[in-house]
Amino acid sequence: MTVLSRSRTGSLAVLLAAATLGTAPSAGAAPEPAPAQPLPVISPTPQHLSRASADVPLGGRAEIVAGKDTDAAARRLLTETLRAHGIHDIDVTARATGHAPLTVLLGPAGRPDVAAALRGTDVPTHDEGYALRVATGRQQRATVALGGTDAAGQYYAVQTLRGLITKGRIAGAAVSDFPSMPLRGSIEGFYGSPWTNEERLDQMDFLGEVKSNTYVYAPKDDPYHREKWRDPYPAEKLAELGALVKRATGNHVRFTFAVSPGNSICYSDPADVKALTAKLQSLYDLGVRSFSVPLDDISYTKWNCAGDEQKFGAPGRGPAAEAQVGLLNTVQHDFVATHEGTNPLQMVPTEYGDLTDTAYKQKLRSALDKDVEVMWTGTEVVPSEITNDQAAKAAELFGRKVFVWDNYPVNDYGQTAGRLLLAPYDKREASLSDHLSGVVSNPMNQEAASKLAVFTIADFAWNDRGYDVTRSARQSALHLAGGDPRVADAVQTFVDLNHMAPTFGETPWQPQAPVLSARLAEFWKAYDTDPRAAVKKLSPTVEDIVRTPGVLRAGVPDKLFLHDADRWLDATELWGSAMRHGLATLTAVQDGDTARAAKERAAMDADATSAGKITSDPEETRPHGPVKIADPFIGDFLAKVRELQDAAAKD
Ligand code: 14T
Repeated sequence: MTVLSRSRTGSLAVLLAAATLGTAPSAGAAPEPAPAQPLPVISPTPQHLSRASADVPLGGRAEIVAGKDTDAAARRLLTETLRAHGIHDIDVTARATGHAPLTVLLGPAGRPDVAAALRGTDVPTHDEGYALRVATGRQQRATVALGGTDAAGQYYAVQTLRGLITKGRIAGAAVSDFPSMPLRGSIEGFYGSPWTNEERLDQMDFLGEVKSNTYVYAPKDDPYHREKWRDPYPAEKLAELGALVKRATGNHVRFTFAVSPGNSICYSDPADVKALTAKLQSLYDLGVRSFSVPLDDISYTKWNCAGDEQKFGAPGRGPAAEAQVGLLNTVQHDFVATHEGTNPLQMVPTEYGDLTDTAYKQKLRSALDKDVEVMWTGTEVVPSEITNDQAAKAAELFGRKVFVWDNYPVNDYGQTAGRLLLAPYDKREASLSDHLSGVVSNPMNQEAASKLAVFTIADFAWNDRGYDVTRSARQSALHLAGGDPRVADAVQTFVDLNHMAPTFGETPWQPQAPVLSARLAEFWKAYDTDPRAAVKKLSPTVEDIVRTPGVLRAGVPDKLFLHDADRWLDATELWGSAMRHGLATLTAVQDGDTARAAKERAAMDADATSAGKITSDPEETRPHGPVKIADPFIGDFLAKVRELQDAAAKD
């Protein structure tokens, strides 16, 4: 990494910084060097980010210097970004004229004018990498160089520029950045009601924003994906998929089409192999260039046809792997390799959630084409952690880096009934990128609510070594809040109340309500010695809960999120109100006012009863059940209030 010296920007930059801060130095006096303003927090966390110049105020005019090698999506996003910040007079030229107050050079990092404007900022060698440099020049003219190592890199440079703009200024940064993992994003791979097209379109835009390049289309309940895998999509479904592919491509997201034939395929029948490639072809024709053949959740201890028994012998792990490898290698060689621009095939092994060496894995690692990406969920399907040791072992077992299908925040299994899983990504070790080709999140049936977690997963996949869960959680909340810190605070309160992430076992891997539970524990401890002080101290927390649904409904611009969260927001309001009456009950007990205590207690119980009646939407989630908020902590708190009020009533 080049050392970025401040001195190269010269004293003009200092003057400019002082002027934009509204503290122009008085004549005669030596200008005070402006204290370096902290740079905005960029997510995903860049590999290298430093201050290179003073911030640049945005005016009404800019020049974009673009060539035939400039990525169209990057250029469109750049124009939209400048317009959104009030720059309506934008010239696009092939060569800089230097006439505009702001010149933005966008293209390959090696283009001579881009390279010169990068002024030695390190250009990474990685795919999807970019370098960005803000520089101030004479007569208050500024230059921003955005150079990509490829088209996606250019696009990501523009995404970073978006993050550098706050309050009408571009932060004077130098960035050298690239992803730690080649594959990042989400896999719509859950059981239950698939996402709507509107939700999917929203996800494509979102993934582009968080520098994720992969969306895998694998909804278990799309019949044409699984049970009716041989059947072509009806024209209208195909048209919908085509629109999605287009939106994905415009966001540098690879729409990855998955087809799961495992429940009925006859591996030895050439007609079935042909049906599979015909299905892939129909999506290729729509512009899809990434494909997956998941073979999860099928039985490999039985064949679907007599021909397979003849060809591969009695059913078992080894023969199952042999049959699968034959199919996948054929698809890789005869379809993927012969179709221009197609990315390596992806697959999900039938043994996707363990680290046991078996005849199945032996066959896969020895015979499956090395280009094929193999997915792995971590241990126990819903893993409580993923360590470097585990991932290294998985890579060894499958004979290649593995592609993690992380079953978080998916809510399609029993332990998640009634829950939104909103906690930030955690318990995945730094340096996993040494063993993984990527991470995709298997999200919830609720697309928009899933973005809170997926944001943090994208951050980890981009830069696992730089991942900081606290920072990522805040950035994710701010993203949902449209940048408003007060709304982001309410988002984080809501996240705390919906923080629990179960495993398939008894023990959750993310704790429920870490903030609220700690405050309640403190409260009861303090209550014994000074009940009035304890009530006073807990009250703001309760008021915050009561207020949260209203703040979110008024302040979160994402209508899909408000729809997804609707019932949980209703429940939050009621549980918050119950707690407020609970505190009032305790105060009345302290006052010796039994009548008021009884009245508050009744109001508390009424709210709790109403809250308990709210259920998840059976159309949306499977399984479904009573909506859970900060369980069991709020319920336990109310139960204790009841005990105290009962005891006082008896006295
Ligand atoms: F393919 C896999 F990587 C995978 O995770 N498959 C499914 C997935 O579609 C589902 O959303 C996820 C969470 O429920 O777990 C897998 O499905 C299972 C796995 C089990 F071990 C469903 C029930 C199980 F008992």
